[in-house]
Amino acid sequence: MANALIALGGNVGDVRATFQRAIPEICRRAQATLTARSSDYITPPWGEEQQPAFVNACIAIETATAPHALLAILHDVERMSGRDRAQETRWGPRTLDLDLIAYDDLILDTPELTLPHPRLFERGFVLVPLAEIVPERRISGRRVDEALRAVSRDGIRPLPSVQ
Ligand code: A4P
Ligand code: MG
Repeated sequence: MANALIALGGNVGDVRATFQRAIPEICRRAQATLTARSSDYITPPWGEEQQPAFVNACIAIETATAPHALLAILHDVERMSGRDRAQETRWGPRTLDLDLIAYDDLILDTPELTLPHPRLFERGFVLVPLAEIVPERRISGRRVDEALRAVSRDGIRPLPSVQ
């Protein structure tokens, strides 16, 4: 079994409801066990700033599904949530974005999949929810909670639990 960390994000539609449907669907398709789920956070848009605020979260799963197969499942779940990559711009608005942040300690650099996720350490919207669930986890030799100290958390706020 591998431990995979997945970041969720979106800023179109009822994003929190999208997350609540997407998480069990990822687990069902990947035959995975959900081991941790962060709070949902409201986050200022990064990259392209002229767009609505995002909601972001992170999950940890245990799965035997291989990394490329897991990425294909994440893309299927994005599509199921109404995402149409043909209609969007880089870093622009989207219903659901699922990024594979890490898969055990695997290092991979293929056209479809880079592990760990290459922009992970630049992004408060990934590191804040990740530090909530796996603060001591090392990715590329860096502890998640220490990596978080190096980025801005301005405007990133946890949302009240939906349960
Ligand atoms: N890909 C390669 N490695 C990975 C990986 N580890 N996980 C490839 C997921 N995908 C990976 O993905 C483009 C391609 O990257 C995929 O086809 C996959 O094969 P994408 O999701 O369309 O990426 P993108 O949007 O063009 O770029 P990037 O850098 O992944 O950005 P994001 O994070 O997806 O950008 N602001 C806030 N506050 N919160 C957000 O969630 N998200 C974005 C979207 C912009 N600003 C944001 C947020
Ligand atoms: Mg992405």
